[in-house]
Amino acid sequence: MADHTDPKQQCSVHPDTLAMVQRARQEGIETVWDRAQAQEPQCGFCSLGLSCRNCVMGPCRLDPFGEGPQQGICGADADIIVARNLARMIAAGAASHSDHGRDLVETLLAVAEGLAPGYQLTDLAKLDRIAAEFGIAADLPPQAKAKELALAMMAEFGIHKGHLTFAKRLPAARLDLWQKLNIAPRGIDREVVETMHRTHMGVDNDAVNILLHALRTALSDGWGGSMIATEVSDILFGTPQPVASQVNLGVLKKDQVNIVLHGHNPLVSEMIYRASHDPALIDRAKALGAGGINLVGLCCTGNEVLMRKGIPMAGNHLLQELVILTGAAEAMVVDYQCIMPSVGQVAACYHTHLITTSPKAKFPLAQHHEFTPENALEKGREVVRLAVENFARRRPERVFIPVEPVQQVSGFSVEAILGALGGTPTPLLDAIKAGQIRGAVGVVGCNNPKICQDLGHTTITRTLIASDILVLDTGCTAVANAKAGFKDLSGAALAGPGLQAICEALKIPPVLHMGSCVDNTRIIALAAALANALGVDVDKLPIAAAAPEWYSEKAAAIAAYAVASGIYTVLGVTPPVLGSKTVTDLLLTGLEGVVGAKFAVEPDPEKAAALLIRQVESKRRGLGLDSRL
Ligand code: BF8
Ligand code: SF4
Repeated sequence: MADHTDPKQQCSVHPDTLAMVQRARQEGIETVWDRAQAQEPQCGFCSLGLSCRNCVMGPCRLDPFGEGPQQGICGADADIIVARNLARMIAAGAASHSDHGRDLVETLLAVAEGLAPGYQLTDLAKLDRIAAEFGIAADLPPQAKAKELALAMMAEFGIHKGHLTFAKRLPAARLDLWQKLNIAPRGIDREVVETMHRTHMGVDNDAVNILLHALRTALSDGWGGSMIATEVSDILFGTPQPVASQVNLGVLKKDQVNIVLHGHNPLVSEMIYRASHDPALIDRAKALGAGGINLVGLCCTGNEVLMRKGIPMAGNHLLQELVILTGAAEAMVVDYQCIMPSVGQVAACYHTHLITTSPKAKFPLAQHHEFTPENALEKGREVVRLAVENFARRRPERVFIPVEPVQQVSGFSVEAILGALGGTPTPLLDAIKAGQIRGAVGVVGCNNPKICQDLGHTTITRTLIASDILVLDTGCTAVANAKAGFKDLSGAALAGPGLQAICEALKIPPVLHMGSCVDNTRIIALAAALANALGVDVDKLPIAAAAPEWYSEKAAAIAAYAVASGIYTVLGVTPPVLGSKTVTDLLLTGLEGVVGAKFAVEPDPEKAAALLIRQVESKRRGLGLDSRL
């Protein structure tokens, strides 16, 4: 277990987490760290990717020391087993993002058909732009245009002919490369299904061939399912613009009804947001002695409502159990993804209602209130009413909110960034060419109890901005960086002199929050726009990515589409591939010659930052710009 006197061995860099973990121990409530400890030692075969249970002749496991079995019962060797396992991991991540995107497209269609009374077309200019990309007639009225767009997007999930529309945002050189490699993404569902097919016993038994298809599957997420999720969310709920807000457990309010919005899809959280403004419900909260209704976010659904509505952010992945331990949460409302099945147990120790909303995601000890496009407005009211009534059951003596909130600025969509620059990427490119900004790095991804919470995110980000590298963050990284104060305007003081001057001139922080994990597509779309403006392929840009604390299959898909799009990506947690030298070598070196980018694995965040800086500087040199190498 962690040595709590050594800061690097503590379970978090942030005081709110540390205080609540201590409280959990005092109260005898089990958390993710206790369960992680109970799993030690973790299985060595699985950690190396050398176990397979793809069929019931198995399960099989191969001996990494060369003494025991080197093949599974079917004859699969280490390369085949490791490649298949990685491909399935990526496919699961791509499927998760894309199924989230599909829910949004179905809602867009319901809105267009007048069947979703709670939702509306909010950003009509964006609807026009996206519809134009799909070749839909410009002169259609909004409802008809939205219907055509929803149907065209639905077609991209299935047996779609040709390649995904959004891939056309990339420079032609990248698309040509994908065609040559046979990895240009086709239908989204098709690529995921094909991965499952290829990795069935007795289908694709060439590790390189399996991995190339895994990249295509990831691309169908990045330039398909996730990008659709982002763009349709903007059409339905508005394209984010810079907005001031707050972060950490201090955003819960002692004297208010607190509702925690957890999960990923804005379809539910936006309806809760609307209902929380219902005067009758606010009056009822006041009648019960509360000052009002306070929404707070968690994880990516938190990022969605933070980006668009400025809803304060309570925490990231490893805070989801601890937020309930404040004793101040009347309800935790979840949709899907990254919600620990343990939250119901923790909620049962307090008065907190755990409320599930999706037919796809039911949880132990939860109340289920199923949201559909048709009923969402009424369900939103029903759930907020439950939370308000629950205020009466709160036990004030158990309320413990350990910190004061930190200020942050969020809401940096591509449109907002380009807007701040006068409508084109040229000023950003000019600053990069002049060396004032050396380049940009996307720092993204999760928390993982294998790593001191947020140490990876904040160490890498702090080092990069001090080196005049603009950081773009999403997902759980965004919460970590905001809590560290990097996303207040005063964070500019932590940047190197060049980046600091730009931040002060534009009144932006040195770390730009671009949204949830599906919104990593905003980062790759910005990269594509910069590449097009510069007349080069993406792999020539002084950019990179890092996922310092990743845990999820979705993060594996994101990292894979970043690399396949030409973006060097540093992982802080080793993926389960070391059992195959072929697969490891391909990921860490070979891919560079194939897609112009590769992975690195570096658990030490200071060393990871050094790798990222070197990458940015070496790409600068490649472009003929001054380089600090
Ligand atoms: O999609 S960063 S822990 S919350 S997987 Fe999950 Fe990872 Fe957080 Fe959002 Ni993304
Ligand atoms: Fe074993 Fe092969 Fe079946 Fe995997 S597919 S469980 S290696 S027999």
